Amino acid sequence: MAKPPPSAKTKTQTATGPARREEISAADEIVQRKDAQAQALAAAMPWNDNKSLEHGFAQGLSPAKGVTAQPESPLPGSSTVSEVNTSDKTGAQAEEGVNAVQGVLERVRADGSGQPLTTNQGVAIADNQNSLKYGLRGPVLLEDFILREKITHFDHERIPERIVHARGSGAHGYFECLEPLTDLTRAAPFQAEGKVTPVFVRFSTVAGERGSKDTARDVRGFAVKFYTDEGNWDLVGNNIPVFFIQDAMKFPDLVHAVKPEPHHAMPQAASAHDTFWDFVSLMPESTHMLMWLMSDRAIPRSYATMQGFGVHTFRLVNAAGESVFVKFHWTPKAGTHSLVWDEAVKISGADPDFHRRDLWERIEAGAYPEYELAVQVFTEEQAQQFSFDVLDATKIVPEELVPLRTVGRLVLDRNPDNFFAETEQVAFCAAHVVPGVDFSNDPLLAGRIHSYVDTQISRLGGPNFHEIPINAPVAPVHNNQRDGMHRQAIHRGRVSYEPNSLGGGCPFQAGAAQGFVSVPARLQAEEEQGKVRAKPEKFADHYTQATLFYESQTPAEKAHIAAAFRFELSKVTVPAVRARMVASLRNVSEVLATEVAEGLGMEELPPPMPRALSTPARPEVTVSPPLSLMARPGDGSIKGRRIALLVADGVLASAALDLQSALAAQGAKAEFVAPRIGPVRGGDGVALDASCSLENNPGFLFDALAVPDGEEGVARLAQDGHTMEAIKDHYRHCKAMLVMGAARRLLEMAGVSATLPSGEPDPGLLVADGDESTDAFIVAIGRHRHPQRETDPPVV
Ligand code: HDE
Repeated sequence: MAKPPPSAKTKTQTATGPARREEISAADEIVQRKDAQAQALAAAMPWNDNKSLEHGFAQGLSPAKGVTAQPESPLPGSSTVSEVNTSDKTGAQAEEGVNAVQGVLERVRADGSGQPLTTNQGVAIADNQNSLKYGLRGPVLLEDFILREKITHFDHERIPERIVHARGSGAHGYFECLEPLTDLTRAAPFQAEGKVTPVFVRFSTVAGERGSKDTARDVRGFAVKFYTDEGNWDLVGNNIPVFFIQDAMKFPDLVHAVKPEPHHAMPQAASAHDTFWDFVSLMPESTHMLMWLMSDRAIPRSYATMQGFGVHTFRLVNAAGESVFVKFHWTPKAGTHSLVWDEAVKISGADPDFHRRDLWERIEAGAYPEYELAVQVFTEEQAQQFSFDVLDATKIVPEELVPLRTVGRLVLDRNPDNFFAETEQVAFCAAHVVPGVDFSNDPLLAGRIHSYVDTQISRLGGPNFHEIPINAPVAPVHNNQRDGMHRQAIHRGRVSYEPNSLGGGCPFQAGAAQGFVSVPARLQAEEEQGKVRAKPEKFADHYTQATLFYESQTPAEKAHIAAAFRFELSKVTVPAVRARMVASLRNVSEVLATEVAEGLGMEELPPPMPRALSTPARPEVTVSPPLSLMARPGDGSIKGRRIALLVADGVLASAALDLQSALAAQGAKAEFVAPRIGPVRGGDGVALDASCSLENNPGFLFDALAVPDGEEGVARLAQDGHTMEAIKDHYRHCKAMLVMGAARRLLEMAGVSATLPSGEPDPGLLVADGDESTDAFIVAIGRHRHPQRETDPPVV
């Protein structure tokens, strides 16, 4: 093949220089200018001024800012002088100091409305119905790149699910600082009253797989990604303030024990099985966590009605480098409300997406979930006086010891555009902290600092997961990390190391004034400073706070804890494991242990489990009322609640419509539920439209139930067995009910008494003749539940 003649363009752009002076073009001059400026930039740094500052403890606490030199123009930092030649693809030259990979999600939000279908290469697709065949009845051709691209992409649509917390739902929102904390921390979100920081939050269960039910008895993840202007801060917490274990070394064991058993992969999303109870009964440090897990905290009504906790002790660090210990608490404005077990079990069948749907619908309806952020702040000296160790994640700091200080609020006001791109691909990491927040020496936290990045690398396919839009910070990202799978950023220039003089020293080391500096946190006692695999003494107190939790519950909550232990342990097939657990519970409360043993048909209590610490320190408090779910009833509002208005042809439809508008005016979603969906003809000549049927939306999916008056309609409802089930479930689950006029007959048919077992009137069960009881009904719904009517076993 003949060699093509060199084009004029190729000749004049030769960087090594042309043979004859007159051939020097404008482009050559740029190359020479770039070279000269690069040389001047390098020469401006005759040596590394900072080298002598890298040594010694004091320097380590206050690293110097990197040395930089100003280039004469952007030229020496460019990769190529040809960057001046722009196109529709390359766009203009890079804006100095800007990394286009970070920033608002708008730049990647795709909208196909009004657009033709294309391949991933942007080629318009003429026919999306048929593969390419040789003749109408002939074979499909390998040449069909459109079919192959579509199917290949489909084949790879799934990514590995999270090892734990696989099942989750997320939302965007914002954090607003209510009280500046500048005296305690330099963390960006807390620097000024009213300062707003964007966030993405993901709630999750722990044990179940990605498609598992939402209402399993489980811990809920409460992970918040703050996109601060000084980088991303992830507060990856749970809805329970303590954890099962004290050291990361035991995490894989814990997770293997609670996950479906490996031989038959059962049970899904449940701790009620042999391996879990075998493990935890041999790990008495998990007892405190078990008390919370067996309480109604583990079956929240909604993500909007549960607390969140940072769990570990962290540090806040101010601009002077002074640090204090801190515990983080999220408290829902709507109050802490949970399901009851029978309800949770039924919901998991009728609507496995119960919490996901609830979160989505609240946000779509403008009933934005809102939480207050409070901190418990204490010094290292205070911590040393506590009867427990603040580095032990199985312990709380009681509010009586260190009160909560509210510093901000979190509002979730926007659903994601795309579940996979945002909620599935979001990558939280306990190691993502910003200047002003630091770690304590909690050994569980240390393991987490390692684990999260590691797991994202396999889950999201490489080290560049921080460039996935949902994970990218809004703060600038500049460093010398390069390449790797799926790299998005196109780095300009030839410098990818530091120190450098060819890039004017940039990106430069930020130094103590701007950059992250770890708190030295030196251990006090010298003998503690050798390498050792052991725990501090106070970690051995496994029961004091389990007892504190139990004794701080209301009678109804205590009864639920006993019932939960009974249920879970009744699913354990090995009597020795049941006995071991009851033996452990004797160290928490003899009453609880006895109730559980009776519930399991154990004729004798096993001897108490020997304690690891025979004489634990005296606790500062023995009862802490804020540990009860009832302590935070919320603002009494019924926003976001779902209420069933049972109707059938012949009811007084006008009363039902009035009730619906009164409830809607309070922010609740009241829906007409009839034997079948569609039009309902009221006995008063008014028509309704039932959006739900008793079959597709069974009663237990609602927070409250009302049945309007109207003989004919009530007679129709009475013929449908689902009506009785709905009434019984509402009664058994202690929810508010309103029956009007003729509908009171349904209560008798369902065997429901209008008085409590004590003989007093039931405040949650309203029997009315007209619409005068609407206000009382709203108050009763706002109380969420009326546990006074509860008995074990249930009478209805
Ligand atoms: Fe996690 N945890 N964890 N964890 N965790 C994960 O990270 C881990 C722990 C928590 O919505 C994983 O991205 C270790 C405590 C939440 O995406 C993994 C230890 C607390 C989420 C991991 C713990 C949590 C995770 C799995 C013991 C409460 C979901 C997928 C040392 C403070 C975040 C992933 C989301 C997720 C490791 C203990 C909370 C494997 C090793 C304690 C809310 O990295």
